[in-house]
Amino acid sequence: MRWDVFCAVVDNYGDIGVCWRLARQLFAEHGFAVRLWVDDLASFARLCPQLDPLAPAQVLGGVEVHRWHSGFPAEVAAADVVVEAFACHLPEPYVAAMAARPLPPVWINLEYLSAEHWVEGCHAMASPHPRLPLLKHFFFPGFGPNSGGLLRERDLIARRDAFLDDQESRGAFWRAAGFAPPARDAFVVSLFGYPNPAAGDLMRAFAAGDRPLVCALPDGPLLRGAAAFFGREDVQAGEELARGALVLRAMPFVAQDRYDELLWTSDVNFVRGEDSFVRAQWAARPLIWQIYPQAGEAHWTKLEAFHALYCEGLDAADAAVLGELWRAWNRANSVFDAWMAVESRLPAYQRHAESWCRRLAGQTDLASRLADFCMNRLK
Ligand code: TRH
Repeated sequence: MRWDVFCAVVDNYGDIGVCWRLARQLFAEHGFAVRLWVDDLASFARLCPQLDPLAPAQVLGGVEVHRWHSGFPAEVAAADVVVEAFACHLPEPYVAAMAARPLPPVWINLEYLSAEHWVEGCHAMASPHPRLPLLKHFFFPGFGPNSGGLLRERDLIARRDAFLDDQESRGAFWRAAGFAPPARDAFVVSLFGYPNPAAGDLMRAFAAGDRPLVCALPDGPLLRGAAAFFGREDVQAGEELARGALVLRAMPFVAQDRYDELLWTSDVNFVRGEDSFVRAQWAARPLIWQIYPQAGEAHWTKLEAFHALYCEGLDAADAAVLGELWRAWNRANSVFDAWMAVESRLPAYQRHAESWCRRLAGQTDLASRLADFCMNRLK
């Protein structure tokens, strides 16, 4: 069965991060022939350094990667399944090719992830094309059995556990990033986020703790914001800055698979957007989520919906304290007290992160649900 996945990079890395993960999994675990059409290969290359951003077509991880640009070739035949990620508009000649097939393809719009209640009601709904004999299905990722599920490779949890059991692999991760492995007694926090005026305040809280804290902050605008706390205008990847209990490590932006290792090896993960947010849940560590800000403040409802769902089974006071830090970090308010309060309750958050991860891992993953959904429609 042939699949085409179309990805328009709106900004940052989440759109391509999700599409690349899905495309690889559809090939590797389900045996489909997958073409991935991407309009921004430069962003893609940051996640996947083997990619040649100038090549119009190349094969990576078993997936045919094509540069998608205006003037889409009319001769490209439509696949059996067409995935339009995050409502990106398919090229007109391609839509015409879809309609020209004797049996129309299964057309999927892969939506953004949300924990809101309405998601399960809208998942898998169909909408006919206004002119052509085509039907588009809305596929909503989600946390429950009646949604589209979450991306998770078959061997992910086993790979995570093997990595954590192997001191050599953990050391190799840090050395490849340009650092020595952190001292045994150091507490490690990974900090991936959007530019945030509260970054300095978070550094202040980290520096004020009573045990050594290594903060691994990937290269990007947030790193430059945090540098100001050390009286620096800029920091280069590979540099280390220290103050009080805090050592800030300016991490290089690593390949997508290596980023999982950073999440696994850290004690707490600050994540953002969609893909790093999901990966942090598979890491089974306490997480602080900076949500992608949306027009009209719509993201607050999504943040609260996830907080409510995630905290089921967590003590109410612990849930409230965690929520305060999430809100403060997203509002760019002072986070000093909120971090201190969370830090004093970390064992409870760690236990909860493990049980949350187990609960999610007991469900079928997104690629398998999507494959089943499409196969059933093609029968
Ligand atoms: O980059 P993000 O903010 O992405 C997005 C986009 O902004 C998108 O438009 C928006 O709609 C969506 O979020 C919700 O955050 P995200 O989703 O976490 O994607 C980051 C990707 O980058 C993820 O696949 C992990 C990867 N990554 C690496 O590969 N190496 C790294 O060093 C780091 C820090 C991240």
